[in-house]
This record gives sequence, C-alpha cells and structure tokens, in this order.
Amino acid sequence: VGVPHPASRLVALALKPDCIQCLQCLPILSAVYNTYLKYHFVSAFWKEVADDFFWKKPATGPMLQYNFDVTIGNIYVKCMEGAKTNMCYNVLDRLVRERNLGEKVAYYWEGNSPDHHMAITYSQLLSQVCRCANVLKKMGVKKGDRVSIYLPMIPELVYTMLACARIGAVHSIVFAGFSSESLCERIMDAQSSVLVTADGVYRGEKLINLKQIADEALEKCREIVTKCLIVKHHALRTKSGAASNIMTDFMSGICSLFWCVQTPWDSECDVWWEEVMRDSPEECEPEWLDAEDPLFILYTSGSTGKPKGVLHTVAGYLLYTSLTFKYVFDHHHDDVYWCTADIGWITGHSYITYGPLANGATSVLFEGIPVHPHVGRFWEIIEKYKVTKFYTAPTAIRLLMKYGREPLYDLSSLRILGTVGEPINPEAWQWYHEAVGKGRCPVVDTFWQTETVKHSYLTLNPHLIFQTFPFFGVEPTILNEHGEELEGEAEGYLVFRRPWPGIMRTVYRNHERFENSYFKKFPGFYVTGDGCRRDKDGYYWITGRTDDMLNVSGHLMSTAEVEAALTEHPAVAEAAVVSRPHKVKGECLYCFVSLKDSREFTHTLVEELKRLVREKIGPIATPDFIQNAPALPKTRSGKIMRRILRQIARNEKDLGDLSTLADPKVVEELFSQRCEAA
Ligand code: 6R9
Repeated sequence: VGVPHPASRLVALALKPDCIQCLQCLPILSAVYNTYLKYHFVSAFWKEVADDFFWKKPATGPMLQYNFDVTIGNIYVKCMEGAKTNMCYNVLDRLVRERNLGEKVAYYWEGNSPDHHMAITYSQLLSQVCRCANVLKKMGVKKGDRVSIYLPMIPELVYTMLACARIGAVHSIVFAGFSSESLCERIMDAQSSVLVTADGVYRGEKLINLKQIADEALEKCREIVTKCLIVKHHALRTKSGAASNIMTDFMSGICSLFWCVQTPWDSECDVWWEEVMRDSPEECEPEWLDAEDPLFILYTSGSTGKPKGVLHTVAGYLLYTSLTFKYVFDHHHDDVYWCTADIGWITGHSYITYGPLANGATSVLFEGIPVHPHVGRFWEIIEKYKVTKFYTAPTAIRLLMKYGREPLYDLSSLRILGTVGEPINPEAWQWYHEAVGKGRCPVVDTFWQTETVKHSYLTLNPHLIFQTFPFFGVEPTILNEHGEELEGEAEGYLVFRRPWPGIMRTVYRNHERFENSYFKKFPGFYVTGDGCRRDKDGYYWITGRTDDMLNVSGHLMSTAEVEAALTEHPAVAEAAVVSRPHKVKGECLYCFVSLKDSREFTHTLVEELKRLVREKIGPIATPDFIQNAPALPKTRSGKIMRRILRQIARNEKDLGDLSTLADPKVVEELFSQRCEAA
C-alpha cells in the first residue's frame, strides 16, 4: 500500500488469503493504516483527543513533557500542565448535560445470584455520586486526602470512586479478596482517613464477612482512619443464590436481621452508608483539579515484597483510558460492553469505570463468579444483556473451557472479544475464538500493566493468533542483558522508549523506588519487567515475567511477599517460591521450605503454611505445592538459584550449567522429593 514503514504489515496481514484476488478493501485498509500512523506518530493528535473533554482552564504547557533517563535527572512525566479539569465531571456531567445521555443505562448490575440485578442510568449515577461526595465531605475528606475502598463489585464501589474523583480525594481501592493484613498495610501506606466497606458479600456460595476483616485491619490503624462507612449489602440485598421460595426468603430475612444486629459496631467510627446517604444533597460542585493532581493510588506487588502504591493523575489517565477503550473495543453508541475483571484491579479501574464512562458506554457490572450458580453463568449474562463486547482473562477462559460452551445460550450479539492479564495459550485462544466468538469476532489481546494503565499492545488482526501491535504513541523496543537494542528477530527485555499520557507518575511517597524499579536497569527506558520476542514479521510476543514475580490467574504477586509469609511460621527457617504451570490459573505457587532443626515436615504443617499465606496475603496467593527442602540450591555467594527450583518444580531434568552452585548434591535430593500432585 505504499507506506514506507514496517508497520505496513498491519495492513498486509489483515488480508485473508483470498483477498489477494479481490483487493477491493485495500483503499479502506490503507486509510485505516494512515490514520493509525497519524495517531501513532503525530504528537498533535493528543490535542485533538483532549478537545473531546471539558477543561475549566486550558493547558499552558505542551501536551507531554518528560525525562526517562535517570543519568540526566529525576524521572518525570507531565501531561497538559496548567490545565484544570475534573474526571467525574467529564465522565458524568458532560454526558448528562452536554450530550443528553441522562436516560442511557451506564451499568446493568448483576449480582452474585441471578435474582439480584438493577439498571443504573447516567443521571442516577450522577446523583448517587454527588450524594456520596457530600457524605465524604461531611466526614472531613478534602482535596488530596486518601480514601481506602474495600468493597465488592457493587454499584456503591463505582459511586465511591467517582465521588472521590469529584472532590479531588485520592481513592485507594483494595481488592475485597485481600486479607486484613494486606488491607491494613495499604491503609497505612496511603494514610487514608476514611475506609469504605460493606457488611458482607457472597462470592459464589461463600460468605465473606468484610466488616470483620475491615475491623481486624483497623485494629492496627485506628489512629489513621477516623471514619468507616459501611454499605449494608449482605443484610439488604444478598442471599446464597439458592432457588427462592417462601421458606428460604423467610430464613434469609431472619439471617439478615441477625447479621445486622450482630455486626460489631464502633459508634465513634462506624457509619451505615444508607443512613448518611438518605439525606445527602444531590448537588455537589466538582473540585477543579490541576491536570497533574493525583486521581488514585492502586497497589501492585513489588519484587521486594512490599506492595507499591502506583499513582495516576487526572488528565493523562482520562485521555488514555477513554481513547484505548474507544479504539480497542471499537465502541459504538448501542454497544453493551462487559469486562469481567474486578474493579479492585487496574483492569476494572480503567475498563469498567473510567474508560467506558468517558465514552458514554453501557456496561455490565458483575458481582459474581463464572461458575455460580452454574457453569453457564457468563453465557447466560451475555444472552440476557445482549453483550456485544466481552473482555475477560485467560484464566477464566481456561476454567470455562473445561466445561465446554453450552449451546443453550445465544451469543450471537458478540462482536469483539478481549483478553488481558497474562499470555494467552493457543488452546485457550482457539476455544475463545471458535466456541465463544464462533470464528466471527476478532480477539484483542491487550498487554498492559497497572503502571502503564493502557493497552500498550493489542492484536488487531482477527485471523492471526498473538501478534501484537503497539497502541498509538507507544514505542517498544527489545534490549539484551547489556542494555543494547536488538533489531529484527530477537528475544529479550521489553522496554518503552517514551511515555504516553496515562503512564504512572510515581510510587506513592517513594519516588526513589519508582526510579529504581522501572528506570535504573536500562537508563533512558521504562522497563516493563516482561520478556518479549519479536518474530520475523516484526510482531511482538510477550513471553512472561523476567523478574521475581508470579502471575497467578492474572494476578501479579512477588515471590518475596509469599516467602515472607511462609517464614513467619515458627517451623520455617527459609523459603523459596517459584511458579509452576497450571491448567486453569496459568501459573501456580510451588514453595520450597527448609525447616528449623528438629521440626518435622507433616501434612498438618503443610496445611498450616497454606493457611498462613492465605491469611497474610489473601486466598489468591494460596500455594498449590509445598515441598520440604532440607537445603536450597545456592550460589557460592549465597543467592538462591530460582532457575533451578523452577526446573525442579516443572520436572525439567536438563538443568544446564550448575557450576555456580555451592553444593550440586542438593539438586538431586530436591528432585527425589518433588511434589507430583497438589
Ligand atoms: C492489566 C494487568 C501486569 C502484568 C504484565 C504481564 C502480564 C498482562 C498480558 C500480560 C501477556 C497479556 N500481562 N496482560 N502478559 N499478555 N495480554 O494485568 O496489570 O496486574 O499490573 O499485571 O501482567 O506480565 O507485566 P497488572
């Protein structure tokens, strides 16, 4: 098509083999491709993107300023300096007032039980958000204050985060599956003055007492948190999801009443959401913030074990989540979009709340799990709401693959399928494409991170698996161990050469850690921590983490964090954790523990250790395998050789060079005791 850039392969590869005869679509593809180039390389286009939104004051500085080189000075990224705006105004008021979308459904909320559901329009959302914003203000929350949110996937979660955005408070959402310790650690780091939680929630058949977990967390941070706002969700809305009849309704009524009465209460601090929201006014003037004011903190695992508070700012995040949503999911006004992630993770922040709302989209907000009350729940919801765009994770696809796609449900509304969270294996891709998308729907594989907030890469091509192409403005490259850029077919460290508006700005209260984690290893580049291969056609394939991180069911955690939990047990002297492939989770935890003298490795100890990790971090970190390791393979300088442990866990006998090992006999012994089954 005469475009002198290697990216022209995008067009070439988008053609099916029989296109070679017809070529009628070439002018269209060529136009699409030229637009891609313009968006990708012409910086003026940021200005065009910004024009869609409301700015109380225009920018005085350029669209983007940055330094990515630690050897020159501090790392910084600034977008639209001098501009003033408000995220909440842009995603709600602008649509209700300027675009007349008040009556449009913003969310179809679908509860854990199919009996619970509701539709929320944009104007209803705006009024709930304003009321919540006034409640927070009354509790003393001001611009710049942090609010921790520990809520399940209920509308109040969206109301609270947008209420924070409206008044300029910084939300810090903690996934409601995390333990009290994890919650406490995040509250302390963020120094949040308010915690918002719920009485309890059913996840599938399991009741989780959120208030009790929150209370345990608050025990250690009472002097920081002055108010705890509690949504009466379990008591008012939920049942176990069992078929409803007079008897079960009566019983659940009694249980709810009992639950309310028995909820532990600290009258100094605790406030029921329903009580304060009832009389709260529906008008709340937005706080006009600087473009670079913080919008939220979201904690992600760090390789040293302590979670990092990734900080994002208002203007850049608005531009990027809205733009990526619009193009990656080819958003149309009549779409019904569903992202199955939890808002407690970045995918939910960007692609359940901010990105879809900024585009005036209608989304499904789902509280439950894929297999409750039956394994066809996802398909049932797609049919019920006629979902057109569906975004999920490989781990969910692999889980559902096990049961096969029930033909009972009509999925003909689907137009685009998306995946995120970890590399998708060919089998899962194939099944997603054929059984779910019936071969008609493009699968967009979106690689990105809590830190990058946006789809750094995506597959635009429905006919080919995996190949990924950088999103507008993203310039990836591959480096070897010495930091040299690799050309052509190559494998190495995936890095980015320049920023885009939505990249993280700092680690909250620890800018040094931000620079050390992402910019020190290869000065001049943002280091993703992922490995990557470029094939002969110039496409990028993400190969997985290159650091001490594990990706279990799409959730990142650090080996150090799990090891720290294990070594808290009095019987454990040392622990080393590696990943082992898992059919559904992608990766699972395989832990080696060395016990203190005279301690015995028993089944009870294994169970105790699993419980300990669950309590310290949360159920997602529960180890699948725990192996007794009388000694660990170490280098002469005392470093644990995780590469070898990984190979033992995976039963890979070809261990390569063991010359740096202090005692090679250790390896044989560990091999002989390896766990076969969980
Ligand atoms: C959005 C999100 C980020 C890490 C990332 C990488 C892995 C995410 C992926 C993928 C291959 C994809 N990852 N999406 N790997 N293909 N499509 O998951 O953010 O929780 O911060 O995890 O997840 O390893 O570096 P986060």
